[in-house]
This record gives sequence, structure tokens and C-alpha cells, in this order.
Amino acid sequence: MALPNLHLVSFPLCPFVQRSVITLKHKQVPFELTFIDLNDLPDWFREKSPTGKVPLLLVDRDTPVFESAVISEYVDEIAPPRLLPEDPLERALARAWIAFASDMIMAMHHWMTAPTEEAFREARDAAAKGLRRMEAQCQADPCFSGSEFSLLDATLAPVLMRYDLLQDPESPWQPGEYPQLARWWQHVSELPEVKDSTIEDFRERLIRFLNNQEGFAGPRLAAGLAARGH
Ligand SMILES: N[C@@H](CCC(=O)N[C@@H](CS)C(=O)NCC(=O)O)C(=O)O
Repeated sequence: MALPNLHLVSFPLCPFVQRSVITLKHKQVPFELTFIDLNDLPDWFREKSPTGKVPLLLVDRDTPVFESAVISEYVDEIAPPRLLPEDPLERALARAWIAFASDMIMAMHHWMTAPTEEAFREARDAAAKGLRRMEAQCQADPCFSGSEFSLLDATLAPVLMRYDLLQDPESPWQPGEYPQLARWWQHVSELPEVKDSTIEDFRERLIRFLNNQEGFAGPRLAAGLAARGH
């Protein structure tokens, strides 16, 4: 089957887009990438996107597929071999953990943008709860689907990448507390599809984004990141 023309609409810092990029790159599927400004949405994007959110995948120029989990599954289906298990129960479990990891992206976002010190601590505790549960899952099911790359890996990698950058004494991610996940991340962070999944000046953009956040977390995390240098 010939692959359709794929055009991914992105915002440079978005972890949901990054998950789609990792999946597309892992599958070695050609795609066009366009960045938009989420604060100034182009008319063509407003027209095409039912949610106004990225990622949006335009298939054969015209058909908009939205929601990053759906985009990943679509890409998985059109470009074998499949990254989801064949068995219905195993596939259901994989999808459930992928949904869990999507919530971990949101928990991380709440921590990174918490307006007050209290909210920062609360968001850290909520995010740590997710990490602990994922760590236990990783122990029970030796780091997800073993040595093979999965759609869960593509969802979780953007989370761990940001935690790895944003080291902080109040970070939910303290690698020593999550030995399985830390080992998993050590392996996944070296994969070319993960290494190549963000733009070159990601770190600088992240510092700017955090500095532009009003309130407690953003400027604190930006200062920490800037102080650590490259
Ligand atoms: N559930 C969506 C979430 C996507 C999302 O929240 N994207 C953010 C950028 S990281 C966005 O487009 N925000 C703009 C808005 O909410 O208006 C998905 O998985 O695709």
C-alpha cells in the first residue's frame, strides 16, 4: 500500500507533537512538519482543526486527524510492523497505559507551570504518584514490551526528556526513586528517533517559555535550567 502524504502541524515545545514525531521517525515514514504559533493561530489551521490543538496530521493535504494517541495509532496501522500487540487484551492494556502516560504529560505540565509554591508542591506530589505507578508497572512488565519499541515508549519519552532537563530538588523525577524507569530512559534517550524528535534550540525555547510563565514554577525552573548550561 502506498503511503499517503502526511503533514504534521506542530508547536516546537509540545510533548504531544513530540510523541507523533517519535512514532513517525521510528516508522521511517516521510512527513512534512510545520510549526505554528499557538498564540496566533493561522486561519487555515483554525479551519482544519476541530480542537485548535496540535498535533494535527493532515492526510493527503485535506483530511485532518487530531489527538496525538489517534495519530500514533493511525501511523502504526499504515506502516507495519505494528507497535501494538496482536492479542486484544494485551492491546487493551497497552492502550490503557498509553492513556495513563498521556495523563503523566498533563501532570508534568501542571508542575512546570504551577502559579504558586503550594500549587508547585501539590503538582509535584500528583506527578510523583503517576511516576510511582508507572515504575511499579515497569517492574511487573519488564520495562513495557521488553526490548521492542512501543507506542507507550513514544508517549513517555517526552515526559522523561523534560524531567531530565528540569532537575530540581522539588521535581517529581528523582531518578534514584525510579530505578526501572531510569534504566528505561537511559536506553530510550539514545534512540535516534527520540534524539531527533525536538528542534535544535529546544532548550533555549523551553527557558523562554518557562520565563514567560507568571508565578512560581516557570521562572524557578528556567533559572535552574539556564544555570546548568549545556
Ligand atoms: N489531547 C491532545 C492534547 C494536545 C494539546 O494539549 N496540545 C497543546 C500544545 S502541547 C495545544 O495545542 N494547546 C493549545 C490549546 O489548548 O488551545 C492530544 O493528545 O493531541
